[in-house]
Amino acid sequence: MDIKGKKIVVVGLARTGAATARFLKDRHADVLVTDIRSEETLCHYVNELNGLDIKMRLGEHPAEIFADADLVVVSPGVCHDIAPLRKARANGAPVIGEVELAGRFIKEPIVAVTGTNGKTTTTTLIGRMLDCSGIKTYVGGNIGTPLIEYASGNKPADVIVAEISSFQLDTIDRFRPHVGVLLNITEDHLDRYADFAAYCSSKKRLFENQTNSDVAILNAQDPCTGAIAAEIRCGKLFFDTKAPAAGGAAVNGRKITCLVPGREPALFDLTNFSPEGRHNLENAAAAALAALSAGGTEAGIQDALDHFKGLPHRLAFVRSVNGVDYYDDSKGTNVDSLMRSLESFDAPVFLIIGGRDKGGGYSRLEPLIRKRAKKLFAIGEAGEKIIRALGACVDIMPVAGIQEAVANAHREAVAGDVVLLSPACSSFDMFRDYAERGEVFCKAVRLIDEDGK
Ligand code: UMA
Repeated sequence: MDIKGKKIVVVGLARTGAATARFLKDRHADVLVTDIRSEETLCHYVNELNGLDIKMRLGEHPAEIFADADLVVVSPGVCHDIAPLRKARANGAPVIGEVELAGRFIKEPIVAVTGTNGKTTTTTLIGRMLDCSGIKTYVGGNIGTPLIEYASGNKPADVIVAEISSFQLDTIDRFRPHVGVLLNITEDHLDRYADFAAYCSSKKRLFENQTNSDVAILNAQDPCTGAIAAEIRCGKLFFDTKAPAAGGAAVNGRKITCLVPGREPALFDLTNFSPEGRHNLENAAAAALAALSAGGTEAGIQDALDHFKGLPHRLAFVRSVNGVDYYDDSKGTNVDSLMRSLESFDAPVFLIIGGRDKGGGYSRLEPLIRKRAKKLFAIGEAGEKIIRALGACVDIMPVAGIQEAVANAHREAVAGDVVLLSPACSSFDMFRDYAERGEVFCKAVRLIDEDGK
């Protein structure tokens, strides 16, 4: 791709925009970055690009900067359909995302993981499985490190493992993963998509450029997968299938049987695999198929499974106080994720729920809440909507924040109960991100006085 001397507008100045601008400037493009936030708010990134001869238009996206652009590169947090981008397209400028740009410069095979839930866990696991197999691996994308940083070429790897969000898929064109993994699709991000069908269409794009030599890995139990699978041209492997006869992975208790064409059948033991919940066994099965498809060894994959302790803020055990177990699932940012977490407990649950609503429906939770929840503590902007949806089936107490929820749960819970933070909402109404929300919860739990109620 020819970049030298080209007028390129980068839209969004956070992690992705800053890394993209640096990458383009290194290749001698004429770079202009624009962001709707002010210079003051963005000072961290502005300082990072200081002295690199990169132009900036902050606080707005003025129409004139798109008028003569040769290319526009968009951050995932910027909706691909905003008016300035529509205008740029009308003027003839290609509008692509950072993942598309990175994909054009990455020569190594890419294993790309998408899905509503489990992306980060599965991406991390695949990276560890390949590492343990002696394959030099770079892990990036939506997990936190923009893929364009790899394209800068400082740390060469044999295989790239990329977590890819629907936002990133909205702005691909030729991006083609050698192995594409779709974990599941359930309602999420309906504040950004017109409807659920539009969100599914976005996820489906992971496979649109794959050819015969590539592999698609899909969830046999997911209701949305069937229609997508029918349209995929390359070899398909299903995980969580009952019969992996034609290729795939079956989960039986704590064992996974994998059949990948061209490889010996493989059996993995999950006795030492610590993450809780049925959904994590699915993630492990998908990861094993992806790692086998990318050249991972059986011994390396088993080693990674044996030593994987799970990731912070994903159904992570925090502490037991007087027989009450506290779990941090702050990354549970949608209804489906909360359902999977609740299903992991047989004990009665005091649930802390709420935050910024993402447009999904909470009434789907009713049967599970009736079965598993003792009481709900509702926080944040979505509190009232949650009370309207679930107030008739469970005792719900609105609280000002996480500390108040933890204090009340501690007062009311008895030995054998579980206190779970799994908000089913994003964190942006009260916190920087889900990690900060999880830290606040963990701190409140650590401060509980065992002797006081
Ligand atoms: N902005 C505009 N114009 C707009 C809208 C936004 O200028 O119309 C600006 C914002 O003011 C902001 C920037 O664009 O400064 C948005 O940047 P960004 O949100 O893309 O932030 P990054 O730091 O680049 O983070 C992005 C991903 N963020 C999102 O998808 C929202 C990160 O995923 C990802 O880790 C990172 O790139 C590296 O690839 C986060 C996420 O929440 C974790 N992802 C969603 C999820 O997992 O559910 C999809």
